[in-house]
Amino acid sequence: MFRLFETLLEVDHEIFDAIVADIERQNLYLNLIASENYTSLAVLAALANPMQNKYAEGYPSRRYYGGCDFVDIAERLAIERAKQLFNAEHANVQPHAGVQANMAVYFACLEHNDVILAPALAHGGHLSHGAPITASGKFYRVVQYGVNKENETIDFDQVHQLAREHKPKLIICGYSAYSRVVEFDKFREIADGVGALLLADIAHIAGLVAAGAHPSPVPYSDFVTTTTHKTLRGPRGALILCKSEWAQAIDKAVFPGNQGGPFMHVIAAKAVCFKEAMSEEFRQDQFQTVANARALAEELQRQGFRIVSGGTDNHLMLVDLRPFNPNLTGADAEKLLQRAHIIVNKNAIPFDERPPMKASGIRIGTPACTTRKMREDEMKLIGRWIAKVLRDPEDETIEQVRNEVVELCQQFPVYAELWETMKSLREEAIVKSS
Ligand code: DSN
Repeated sequence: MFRLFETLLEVDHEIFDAIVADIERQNLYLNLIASENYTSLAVLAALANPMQNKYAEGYPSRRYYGGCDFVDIAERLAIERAKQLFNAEHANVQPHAGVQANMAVYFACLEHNDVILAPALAHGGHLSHGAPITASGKFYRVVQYGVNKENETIDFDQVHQLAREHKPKLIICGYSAYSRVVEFDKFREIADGVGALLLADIAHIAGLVAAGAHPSPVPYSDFVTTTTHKTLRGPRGALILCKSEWAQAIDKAVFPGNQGGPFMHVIAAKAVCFKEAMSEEFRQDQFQTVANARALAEELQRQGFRIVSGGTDNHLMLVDLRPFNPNLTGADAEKLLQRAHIIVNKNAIPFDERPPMKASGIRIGTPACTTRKMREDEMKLIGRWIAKVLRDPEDETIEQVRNEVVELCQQFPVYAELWETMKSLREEAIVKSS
């Protein structure tokens, strides 16, 4: 694999340098973005493979092009492993991204202007769950539910009432910024009561589900969608699982409905990811991700922050900054923390009075730090550093925290050998050319 980078350096040193710089960034910053992770070298190697050259519209043994024998092997492995990992009846491994996976489900089971009951973006949902500015919001009539004000968990009374009132054809559950267990069984009950189909979008929690660290939606849902690069730690892409009765409709909705040629190198990498996700190490990492999130949330609470809903059951938490400092916006907190090499994202909290680009909260996740093998002790340190920077955002404090963050990051390196090799290759090239 390292030889590939040697070739890249020979051809394009500007891109080579940008990649080295980003590996350095990934090493020397604490990545607390809840939707990011560090994939394995095996996945990266599969992504860099010549199957990327192959056009393979269709499905294994039913392609529109010749020469698909070996990409068929990769896709069959990916499909079988995905089914095994999640105990699902059917898997489609071709969606390029989460939005495409959700759109394919809509194409498979809805007509234009059908009603969807979906989580509101401002309460933890995703753009592709029918936000007005997206295709899903333009093609379908979307009714939105949220969390209740008292305990900031899903308001099942509201879901029930909206379902009875609007008779949706599809109900969506699954979130981008929700820290509590999703009760798929309750959604199924509500869906059954009004004859609706159920889609669980588990993009964020798929790794937890695969490992048994979160209940599985598969027994309760007609469709399950997920990306493959968040807690699942695979290549950038997505996956659809469904009951056998929907298999044909889903496959048709992905291709030719929504996509052309599948990315066969990414599908090979998805197969690797699913294999890794069946390992004991992956299972332990997912439980540790949850334990780390809990430890970090507790430390932040000790430091005076309010955690939305009072805590976390999964890999992320939403931090309400207002009790800590009513004048501090999520946008400002994100910028200050980045100066200390701590990466989070601003995030609206439920019932936020600030606009989304300012927001009153930040979203924090532990998947990436856990992949680096950080544990509860490191989470406590991180919680204290976040509080220190946001309490006293002076240059001196930020610099002090940044030095400590960098020191910690150096104890938990990522892609260490690759980074060292690439740096040496670059130095050698500079020496040769001088
Ligand atoms: N952008 C992803 C996230 O950060 O949650 C969702 O697609």
